[in-house]
This record gives sequence, structure tokens and C-alpha cells, in this order.
Amino acid sequence: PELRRLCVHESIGNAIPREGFVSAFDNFPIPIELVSDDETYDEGDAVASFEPRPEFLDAGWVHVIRAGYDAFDTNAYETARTPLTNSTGIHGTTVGEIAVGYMLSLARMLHIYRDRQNDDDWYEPEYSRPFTVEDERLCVIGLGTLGQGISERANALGMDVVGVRRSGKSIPGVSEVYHPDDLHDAIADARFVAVAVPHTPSTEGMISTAEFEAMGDDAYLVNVARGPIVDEDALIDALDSGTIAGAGLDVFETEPLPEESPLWDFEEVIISPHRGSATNRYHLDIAELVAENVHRYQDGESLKNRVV
Ligand code: NDP
Ligand code: 7N6
Repeated sequence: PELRRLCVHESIGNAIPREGFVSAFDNFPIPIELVSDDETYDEGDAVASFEPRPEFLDAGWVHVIRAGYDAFDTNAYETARTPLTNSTGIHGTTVGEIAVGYMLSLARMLHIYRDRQNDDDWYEPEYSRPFTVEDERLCVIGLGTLGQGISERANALGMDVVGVRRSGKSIPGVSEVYHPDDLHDAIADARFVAVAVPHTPSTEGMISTAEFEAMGDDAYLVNVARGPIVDEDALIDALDSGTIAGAGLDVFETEPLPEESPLWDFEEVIISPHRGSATNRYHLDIAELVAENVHRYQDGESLKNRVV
């Protein structure tokens, strides 16, 4: 059946401006409605949402405006035979820049200088502390859109980039691809380890005490994927004991990161509020993807980024 309307669930406001998103669709073939939790759906409805709701299963097709769809119950979508799509493919530049930003800052101490600036402090660090990222090894875990965005940029900075993924498939700029079984070999000589995998049963807790011990004590963790992939208590212990040197973190086990989290207090930890993908054009990238899929749906073509 044809789609008769696109329902934009209000939860998209978690990531992008609601009205801005709705008005980003030019010459759109069907009406677009902003909907709240009292809406009901049938198979003539397409839904774009940030959060899951059980009633979306009645729609003709559901689009998760995020790349990570771990909050959605994919089994329920399979059972209901409701197609589910996500927003992978659009975050290579935005998240790639944030990841490289953490690495440059951690290497050259921009975060420390900025902290000291708050006290009008002309702070001169220990001579041995700053280093260039050039010629340092980066291990990127997950070589999809995020991993590629990070790898390309790191490669342009002269870093030695290796990666980890199950398929073993290489991408430009990555000199060696390790299997997840060989994770410890992959991270052992890396100055930076960047996490860019989806949150799944096999990635949950994949970075924990043993991995921090496998990393060097001068190594930094970057997590731009999902909080639960990194065991946060183990990370706090590793930072406390000097097992690793620091971290750049966009994602956390609990978000917003609770006030009482020790992570806030480490000088060598940079925290961003899960805004690694946030720019003033984010809503346009998502709208373009949704619009393409509406056209595909109406033309009977297969949907882009289909996950169920
Ligand atoms: P992709 O699907 O493009 O890439 C995922 C990559 O992870 C693939 O290379 C895949 O390769 C690899 N992978 C999957 N499972 C494993 C595993 N068990 N071990 C090792 N590698 C694995 O996803 P994106 O790059 O678009 O996004 C990745 C995740 O990042 C999202 O799921 C989301 O959670 C998060 N994200 C966070 C954002 C933020 O705002 N901070 C923004 C966008 C995404 P292979 O199949 O070969 O293993
Ligand atoms: C929006 C973050 C994703 O998975 O988590 C990100 O795409 C979205 C602020």
C-alpha cells in the first residue's frame, strides 16, 4: 500500500529541532505531521522517531533518526513484519571530526590549557608531556560510517591507523584489520583506541579491565559509539590507577552523565554530552535520508538502511 502521511514523532526533539526538520522536506509527495504519544498508526503511515513506542509497530514503515537502533526491539518489528530503517551513513564527518578533536586536544593539551585559562593561569606543562598525533597508532574498533570518518581524518594527520571488525574487510587508510578475537593484539601498541561499533550483545562490555591492561599506560580511549560498550567502572579504575592516560567520551552508561560520576573530575578526560553528531545541518542530513526512503517506498524499491 501507498504511504499517506509521514508522522514525525516529537521525540526527535532529543536531537534536532522539530519544526526545522518538518520544514526541511521540499516538494514532498505526502503530508507531514508532528505527532505525540496519543497518535495511532496504520499501514499508510511512515514514522520518523528518535525513541521507540510500541504503537509504531502498526505503521507501514518506521525510521529511527539515529544510527544506533539499540533502543528498538528488532524482534517485535520482525514479528509484526514492519520494516525498520536507521540513519547510518550520515555521521562520518560530524563524529569523525569530534573523535579527531579529542585526539588532538589530548595530545597537545588544549583541554588543560582551557581549564587553566579559567584561572588566568599561564600554564607551562612538563616538557615531556605534549606529543604530536602524527606517527602515533590509532586502533579504530568498528569500520563502518563512524570508523571510516575517524580513520580518514586520522590518516590525513599522518597517524598509523589499524582497525577491528568481524568481516575483516579493509577500508582506505587502514593498514591492518584485526578480528575481534584478536582485539588485544590490535590495541596493544595503539596510542589511541576509538570505539565505533554498534551496541549489541557481543559489543557490550567489550572494553573492560583486561583491555585497559592490554593498552599502554600512555594510551587514550575514545568512545563515540555507546556507553555500555565500555565498562565504565573499569574505565574509572583504569584512569584512577594510571593504567591508561585519559579518554575522550561522548557517550555513557547513564545519560546525562550523573553529577556524582568520577569521570567529571579527571583532568585527562574530555566529556561531551552525546553531541558528537550535532551540527546546525544535522536535521537536513536526516531529512534527506527519510525523503529518499519515502520515494523508494512509493516506487516499490528496497529501503535504504533497512535493519528489519
Ligand atoms: P555501521 O553499521 O556503519 O558500522 C558498524 C561497524 O561495526 C561495522 O564496520 C561492523 O563491521 C562493526 N562491528 C559490528 N559488530 C562488531 C563486533 N562485534 N566487533 C567488531 N566490529 C563490529 O554503523 P555506524 O558507523 O553508522 O554507527 C556505529 C554506532 O555508533 C551506532 O550503532 C551508534 O550506536 C553510534 N553512533 C553514535 C553517534 C554519536 O552521536 N556519538 C552518532 C552515530 C552513531 P563488521 O560487520 O565487519 O563487524
Ligand atoms: C543524537 C545522537 C545515533 O545513534 O546516538 C546518535 O545516531 C544520535 C544527538
